Amino acid sequence: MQYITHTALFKPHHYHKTFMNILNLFKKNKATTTEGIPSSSNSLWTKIQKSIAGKATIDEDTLDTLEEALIAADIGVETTIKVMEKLETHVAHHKYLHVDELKGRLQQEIATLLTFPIAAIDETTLPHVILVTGVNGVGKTTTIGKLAAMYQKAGKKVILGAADTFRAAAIEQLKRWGERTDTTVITHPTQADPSAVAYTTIQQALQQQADIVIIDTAGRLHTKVNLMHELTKIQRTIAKLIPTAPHEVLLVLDATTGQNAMIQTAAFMQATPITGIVVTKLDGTAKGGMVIGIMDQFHIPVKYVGSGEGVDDIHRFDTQQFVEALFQE
Ligand SMILES: Nc1nc2c(ncn2[C@@H]2O[C@H](COP(=O)(O)OP(=O)(O)OP(=O)(O)O)[C@@H](O)[C@H]2O)c(=O)[nH]1
Ligand SMILES: [Mg+2]
Repeated sequence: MQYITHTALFKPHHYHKTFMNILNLFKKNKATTTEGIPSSSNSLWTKIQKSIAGKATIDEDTLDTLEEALIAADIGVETTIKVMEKLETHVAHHKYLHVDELKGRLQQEIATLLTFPIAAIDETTLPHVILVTGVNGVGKTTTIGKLAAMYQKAGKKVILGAADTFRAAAIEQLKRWGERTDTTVITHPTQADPSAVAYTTIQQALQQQADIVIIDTAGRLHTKVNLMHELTKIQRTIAKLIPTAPHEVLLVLDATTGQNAMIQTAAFMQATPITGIVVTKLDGTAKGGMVIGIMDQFHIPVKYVGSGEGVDDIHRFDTQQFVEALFQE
């Protein structure tokens, strides 16, 4: 076991920014921003407008075009059908829907699907344990670094557990984040049992009276049964020391994966009870629509969104802001 505190190097990457409208809304709370002028050319509404161009009203014939636009925006078939049914009822009754009214109705329908209560941390059961899961390369470790910084800034004592023992580089990466955020990182050697790392991390957190524990896990293919079982084992091991833990199981999804995110979510839910979703890389895609389908179909809140590789590029999901961005003109 080691306690590490050394500084990481910053690795800037430049992503093609196609979802500037969403990104900029989430970024507006940041102290400084180097982003350019927001472009609305890719908002969901802009796409819908294109598909219904020249029409002042929506009738039965144009509803199909609208349906296609929603599916193309990665909202998911089932959720699209749900939204469409509401609009169809209206059109059947009134014969048509004004385009202006369509915008308001869609916004309202989508906002309803995205409204979830998010429980606050129970201060009576500290340490609060967060297990972070997801497929390879979605941004788990980076998200943990960002969360560590966020909690640290809020005055919490944070401990990180490097339970991704699959590669030495993964342990090193978390150590660097630990350093950058001045957070203790608990490690075992490469190839050690991930559950053993989780166990030691919780033990240390109890001993050191930490407030927040965040456990990193190896990226795993949701189709590999053994790897998914390993996740269940990590969860059970944590519960041996703190029966109510993990208090949160966050599933990290890469926004650029679009519809595959649904399949991933379903598979991870079989292994562990997912309490919240983190959608990363919203800065690199126009596929933010998947957030709507995930929340609607799985009834799991999107808790955070990641909008870059920097330590501050994480934001609490805000329904109002998200819907505003989707419908920006
Ligand atoms: N643009 C952008 N890049 C991100 C974001 N989050 C993570 N990344 C980058 O995505 C890559 C993978 O991130 P990691 O945090 O290593 O992902 P991981 O899920 O831990 O990966 P494995 O442990 O290998 O499964 C890195 O280059 C990150 O810098 C984000 O919100 N936006
Ligand atoms: Mg990782």
